[in-house]
Amino acid sequence: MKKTWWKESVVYQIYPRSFQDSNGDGIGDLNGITSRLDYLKYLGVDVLWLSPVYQSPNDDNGYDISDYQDIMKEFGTMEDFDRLLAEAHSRGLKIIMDLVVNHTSDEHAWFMESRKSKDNPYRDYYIWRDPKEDGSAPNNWGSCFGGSAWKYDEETQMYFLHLFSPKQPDLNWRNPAVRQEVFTMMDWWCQKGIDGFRMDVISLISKTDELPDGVVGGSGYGDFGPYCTHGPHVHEYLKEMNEKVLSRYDLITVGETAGVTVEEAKKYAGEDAHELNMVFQFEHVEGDGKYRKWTDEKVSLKYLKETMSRWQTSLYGQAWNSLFWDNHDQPRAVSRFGDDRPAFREVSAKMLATCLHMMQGTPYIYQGEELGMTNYPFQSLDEFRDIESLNAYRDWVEQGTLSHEVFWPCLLRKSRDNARTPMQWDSSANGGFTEGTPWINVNPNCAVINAEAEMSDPNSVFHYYRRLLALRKQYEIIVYGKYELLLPEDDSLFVYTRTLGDQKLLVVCSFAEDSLPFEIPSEFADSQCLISNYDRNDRTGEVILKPYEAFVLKI
Ligand code: TEU
Ligand code: CA
Repeated sequence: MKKTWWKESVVYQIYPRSFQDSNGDGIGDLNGITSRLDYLKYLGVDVLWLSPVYQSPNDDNGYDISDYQDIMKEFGTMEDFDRLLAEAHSRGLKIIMDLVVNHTSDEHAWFMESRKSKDNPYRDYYIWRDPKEDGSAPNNWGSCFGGSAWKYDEETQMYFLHLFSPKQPDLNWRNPAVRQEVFTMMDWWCQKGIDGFRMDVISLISKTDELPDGVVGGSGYGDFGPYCTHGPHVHEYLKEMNEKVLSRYDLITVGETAGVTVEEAKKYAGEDAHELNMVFQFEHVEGDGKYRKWTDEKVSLKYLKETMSRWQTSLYGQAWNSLFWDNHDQPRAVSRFGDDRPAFREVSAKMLATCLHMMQGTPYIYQGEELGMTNYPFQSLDEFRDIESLNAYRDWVEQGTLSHEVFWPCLLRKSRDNARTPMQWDSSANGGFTEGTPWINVNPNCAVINAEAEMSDPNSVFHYYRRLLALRKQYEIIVYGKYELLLPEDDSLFVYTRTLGDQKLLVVCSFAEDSLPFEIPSEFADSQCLISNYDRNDRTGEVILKPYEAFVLKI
């Protein structure tokens, strides 16, 4: 397997709206990020991924872009961006941009032109279709945020396609002019000196020729998946992008590819595929849904082990994995996969970090994860901000099939807003995030869980992450070693080895809140303990693992 810097890097995801406010308007901004670069450097990450910072009307918090070459007013100016980039680079930190090009905002100049008339030069930048004879939408597809995936436009009496909100019309990638505009825009950012791209729903950019009805699911709408996901030309478009832009720079690229299988991932991110460096797969964070993505239940450890191990072994030597527990679309890792009750929060957060960071792939840390930040204790619907959460409540409860009592716990568990409450910097009001009124509430547990407190406590989750990141830099085996799962049938223990030459790691993670016996394989009798979330001294024979214990032994 080829050695490259991006395989040896750790990425930290920043959701700018919620990271650090610098001017008291309650909204995080670029100058806020710049002011926290020393913190990120001290943590030991290599690359920062910024969720979208472009001009946007914020229907979907910046994932609806109205100008790709301008900065969102609330976040600052292009000069602020240039300063952030320069300050990051001067500390040896790289920056990757979120590239959202499956769709634009309906307020983007291209769409405003496109909707004007059927013969406007920009008409074919988007996907327009005539109504059916009865005036209804061209097909039965539902959008990801509820309702139909088509919106009728009075002006020209046709429908346009939007797989997400009606304010996020899908671009028509079939049109070579669209592709060229996107590539030119990407090149402009590369010329500025950015270090790569995270590509939003890049697996959806190519639609089939025909757009037939999809199979109707729980939502009452048809599934667009088979006609849009990994569509007929997606690899051709990405190879073109690679040739025209990516291959000309030394970048880190990661595609967000919902619904990707290992076989498909090898096409996107194969060692010699000339497309992307890696993809985000979602199998391990999607196994829990009861009502589509919504559920109030924890996924079984066996499911996690099976999916994560399959990705580890199937991509080995052929394509590169990305590793993550959470992001801005997922609930907080410790609340979801660990145990956020005060007695177990820190040990289980450290255990989860061990489990993920000892695997093969590029790890992604979502802001606040390194502090063991938790889901937010929402009390009422008006505390939510996310379009997906608000629409889902409307569709499932107000107009739908589930009672409030059934849906509410699911919303609490899975809402994207859990990840979007502000970063907890200190124990002051608003957690040091803002001096104004935050756009979304700060978790009241910032009194206890915050960066300042954790930085001064050597046993904190924060310092544990620092140690994990330092180990990855120190031991090549963590990056390049071969993975093997042990005890596949065990319901509580996630145990695996990594092997490189004559070196071997044993990674032991207990997902149980009870103590459990475990037999340390005899070959590790003379091992060195690289990290442990308790004080693991015995390395031979049967030991009793403490609740959520994790440790790594090396020979
Ligand atoms: O998310 C893509 C995506 O598939 C989402 O529908 C995801 O499954 C959902 O958020 C999970 O609840 C990307 C971005 O990460 C997300 O923030 C955007 O809303 C979406 O694209 C549209 O740009
Ligand atoms: Ca601000």
